[in-house]
Amino acid sequence: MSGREARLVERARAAGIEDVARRVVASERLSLEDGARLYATPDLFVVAELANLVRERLHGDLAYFNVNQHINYTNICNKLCRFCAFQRLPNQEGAYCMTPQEAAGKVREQLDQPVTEVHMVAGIYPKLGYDYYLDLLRAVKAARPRIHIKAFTMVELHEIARVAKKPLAEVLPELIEAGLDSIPGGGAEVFSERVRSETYHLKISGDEWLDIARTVHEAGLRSNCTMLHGHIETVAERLDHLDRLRRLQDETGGFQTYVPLSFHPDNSEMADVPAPTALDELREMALGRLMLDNVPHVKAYWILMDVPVAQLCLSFGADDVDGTVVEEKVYHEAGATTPQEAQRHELVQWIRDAGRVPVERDTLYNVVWSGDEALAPVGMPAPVAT
Ligand code: V47
Repeated sequence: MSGREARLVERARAAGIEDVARRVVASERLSLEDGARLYATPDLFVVAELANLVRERLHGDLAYFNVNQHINYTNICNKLCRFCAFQRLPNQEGAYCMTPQEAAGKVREQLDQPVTEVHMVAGIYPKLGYDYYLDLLRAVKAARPRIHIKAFTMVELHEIARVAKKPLAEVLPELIEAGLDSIPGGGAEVFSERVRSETYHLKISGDEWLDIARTVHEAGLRSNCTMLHGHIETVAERLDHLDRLRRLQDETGGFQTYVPLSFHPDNSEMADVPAPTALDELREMALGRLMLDNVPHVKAYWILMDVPVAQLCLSFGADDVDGTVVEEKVYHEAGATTPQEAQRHELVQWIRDAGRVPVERDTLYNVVWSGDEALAPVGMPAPVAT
């Protein structure tokens, strides 16, 4: 055990979690009971240091970002999730659905920017046929052939297979052929049936989300995974969610990145539920890093927390801050106060100011540009992907 690790174990002893700290230092898997004690201990900074130890073993001082663009192709949705402020009914004011060409137009607007990823997710609009989804992928790929398309949550994939009238395993190769490259992590919420029945009962169940993720990974696609925290779920339900992600990851290895999503209540049917605090967000980040010992990356999605909190997260287990985003709607409809987009140089500066070394990655964590002076000169421009 290094001196730093021994001092950490000593501090953990004072916080009553010495045995948990010893397991982290020994790279042993934490139990759900260990997780419950990490949620309960008042010494958040010991939890942070444990998560930071794991983070630095995996990634050293590096912190990843990407130059990406979000496109939410429709806000029309039939799932009526009570936490969501983004959804609209078809005839409701503000409802929209982009044609594939309109979505491609959004991509063309950014051709002068070094965007490497389009992150494309939306509501579930049952009027959209299978061809719409294929045309959407083809149109975006045609607008920018080298772009990586990370699109369609497990919930959307469930809908696409429904309208295609085919099993998802048969649909995925066709989506890949049309341009799909990987799958984002959204739509998982909290797997608890209790929470689902009270809050998003029309959405696929936790078991279905996990089955779809398994099929996605078996098709050779990488995905991310998420947990929506800070609403009506209990600590035990959060730990069960993390454990189910961890068990699927043991099977498939297909999750690249875990993204904790803190609940934003504004303009939703749950506006009376208080939003999680920055301290809640920091603890959740650390717990994600510590429990998901088999997921390589943990992301502090800067859009949903204040930028300083995202910076702090880089010392609470996170090694990624997401990207430039360009046009964020889901969290800004729900009261997010961050800007809707960031410039590449701002992400680099935020990471440097947090004491980390910025690395621009593509969606699959290939290095596009490194701020590590040993590897690349500071300020070296990123290549433009077209
Ligand atoms: O699926 C919706 C959640 C998700 C609210 O994979 C809300 O890299 C909090 O999944 N308060 C979309 N959460 C965002 C998402 C995501 C974001 C960034 C990166 C990645 C990735 C994925 O946001 C939804 C839902 O789970 N959500 N409304 C709300 N009011």
